[in-house]
Amino acid sequence: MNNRPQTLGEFIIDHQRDFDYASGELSQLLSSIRLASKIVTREIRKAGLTDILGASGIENVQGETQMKLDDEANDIFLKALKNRGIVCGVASEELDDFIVFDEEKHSDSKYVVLMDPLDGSSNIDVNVSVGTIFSIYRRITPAGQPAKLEDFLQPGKNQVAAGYVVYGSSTMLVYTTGKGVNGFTLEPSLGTFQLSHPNMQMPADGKIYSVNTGNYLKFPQGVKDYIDYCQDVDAETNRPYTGRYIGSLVSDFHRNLLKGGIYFYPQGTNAPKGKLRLLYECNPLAFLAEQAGGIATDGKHRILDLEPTELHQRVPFFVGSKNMVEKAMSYVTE
Ligand code: AHM
Ligand code: MG
Repeated sequence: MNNRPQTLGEFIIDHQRDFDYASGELSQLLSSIRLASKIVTREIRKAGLTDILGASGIENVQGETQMKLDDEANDIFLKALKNRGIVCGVASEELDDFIVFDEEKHSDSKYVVLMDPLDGSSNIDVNVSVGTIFSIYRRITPAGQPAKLEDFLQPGKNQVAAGYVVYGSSTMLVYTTGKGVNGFTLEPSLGTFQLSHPNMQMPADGKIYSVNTGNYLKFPQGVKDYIDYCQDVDAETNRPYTGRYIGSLVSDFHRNLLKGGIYFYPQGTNAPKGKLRLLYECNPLAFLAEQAGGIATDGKHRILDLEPTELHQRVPFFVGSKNMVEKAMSYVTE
């Protein structure tokens, strides 16, 4: 009999004991995320057919227009996380402030979740891949009380799990609990995620650089110099690097994870602190990158060491293959 691929549910149970606090709670939390990502997949797959395309007319806390599907994905994840008594609070890129779950069943909840429910949502109307990013911490205030801001403002190195879902030509869920990175592809007819990418490793080298070169003139000189280097002919292979920028962070990161590459969103005169959010985007992807052998930095410090000061904090972000990020830093930090 042929072995069939392990399902995400089976994998989570099998690896429950790898986790320091092997109580099964984290497994249940991951199951909530798995369920929500299936529902979001269903909504995204019919995006062109229903009334959910286009802007909702509402602005989020950063003054950006939300797409209807942003709201919807946010709602779907919140409900799934609230349904079980594992999570005591959630912070989301789409919400001004964090939400506290304070029903009876949450009285002993030990985890907080930070998420970008639908990243790259400006791509929805043109049928380009989008993603969900999530980051999980144990609360640091005592259980039995409402979650507090300090539970959310923890450095990325405290994450107990993180991952993303990419809604691409197929839906994939990729996550880590600090014991490597594994990727699962949604089998649409069965509705189950199956282990398709075990023990993912980011190649140490690559040829792909991903950056919005439309901002070139606004970047610091070191970043411009590194882009010039990428566009120059490589002396050894006699060919330049290749540029790939989807403008959908999860998709750009996912491609670079598989093929080797660097993604960067630096500070610039248009975005003095960069654009991406430390808590919802950079920390979880940094955790995954490091677990797969890559590097993530703000240009000076390891992303996972940064002490957050506010929920929606932005930081410059350089992430990807080890040798490529090190090369970039040799220009950027000069
Ligand atoms: P969002 O969270 O509002 O979707 O913004 C994040 C997105 C990333 O997915 C993407 O890499 C980046 O913004 C693209 O920004 P730009 O269009 O400035 O290059
Ligand atoms: Mg985002």
